[in-house]
Amino acid sequence: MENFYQKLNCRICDSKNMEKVLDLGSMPLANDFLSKKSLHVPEMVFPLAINFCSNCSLVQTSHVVDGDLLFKNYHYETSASRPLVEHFYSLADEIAKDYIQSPDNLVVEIGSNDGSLLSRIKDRCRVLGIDPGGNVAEIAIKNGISTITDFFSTTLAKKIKSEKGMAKVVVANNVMAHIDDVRYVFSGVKELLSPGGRFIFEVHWVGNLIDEGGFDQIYHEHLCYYSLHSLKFLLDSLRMVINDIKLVPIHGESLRVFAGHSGKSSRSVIEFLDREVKMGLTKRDTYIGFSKKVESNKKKLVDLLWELKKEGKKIIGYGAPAKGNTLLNYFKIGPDILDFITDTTPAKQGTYTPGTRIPVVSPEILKNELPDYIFLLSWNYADAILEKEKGLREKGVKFIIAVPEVRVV
Ligand code: JHZ
Repeated sequence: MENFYQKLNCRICDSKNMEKVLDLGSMPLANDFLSKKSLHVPEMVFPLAINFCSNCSLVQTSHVVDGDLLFKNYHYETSASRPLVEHFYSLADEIAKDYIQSPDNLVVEIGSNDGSLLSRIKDRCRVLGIDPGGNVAEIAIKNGISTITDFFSTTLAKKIKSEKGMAKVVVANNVMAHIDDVRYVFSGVKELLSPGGRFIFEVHWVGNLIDEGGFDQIYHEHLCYYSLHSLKFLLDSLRMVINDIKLVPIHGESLRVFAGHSGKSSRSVIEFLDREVKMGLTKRDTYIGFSKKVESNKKKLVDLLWELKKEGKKIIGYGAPAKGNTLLNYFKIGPDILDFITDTTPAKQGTYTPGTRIPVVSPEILKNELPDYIFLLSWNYADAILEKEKGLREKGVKFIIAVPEVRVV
């Protein structure tokens, strides 16, 4: 592989029955924030298009970018988003209550980032994080979370098993979408999981993606956009069982899946599969309909922003999430519209957004410099952010939110 390659077969079922349903053209990497020094260097761009597999229903990217380029130096830190940390703490508490029976039990987290989730249970049981992002793994290690800086694989699973024993719980949140060879990685989890153990993972639900129009969740890091149908196909083929699921309100809506070696599927699983059929998630045309919605939202948002600019309004961005870079690049929203973007992640402050090159700064700036409008790129935390920033709204600043519909509040 040079820096990327084209995927011709489905990641789950290996079928060639894949059809393109959305094409976003060529894009830079969504988490590749630029330093001032690198602004003169031409950025790498990669094709970003979405295929639908009519055999197992997996929605997936057509091209794969080298994982080292994507993840080795990772700008995303879980702890920068308070609502996400609280979400993970509540899952950790649930794990401790329902699954941890002795301090000797092992909980392994794939994609453990800065260790936020494991930090909550590290005093109750043995914990081990795995993350290829050297910079974020370093934060976890500093905070006392034993972490392996690597990609998870079946080989690594065998090594952990021989050194530490099998895991009572394997957790993997917002990471199963990042994997190209999904069968190999899920097999690794099967290898590591103890006979009565639970594999608990969260993935952004493709039903939310198409229903709410949050197309910006599409970027090179996200290779798979899962429905429960596609996940069931995958786990069935590995002789694992989806025992239960929950739809959780994070990143729009995510599926929290509880899987194991055996047992039955709950009523929620059966009912959810039925809901997906009714929504058309197993049909190609549903995704074509979604791509039309993206275009109409684009027009509404860009027209609004330019209208405000013509009126001389000052607009800034709030939050520099990876997804924001898909939206900014595809909608061609640059520094001519947004003066700057604030973000709570220390590693993003002082950088520029990939492709559009808008300066990213600390939210502290808002103490001295008030815009007329704030475009909320981190729309998934809208409720928490509107509450946190009610002082700004009292001073007359308005928020523009683009998902699920363009609105000003
Ligand atoms: P957030 C991440 O995507 C990356 P992103 C990853 N690839 C993935 O799979 C998805 O999550 C699911 C900032 N912020 O969580 C912090 C504020 O500035 O929506 C973050 O930079 N102020 C693993 O990057 C960004 O917004 C605030 O008050 O799209 C949010 O990023 C809050 C709450 C956040 O994920």
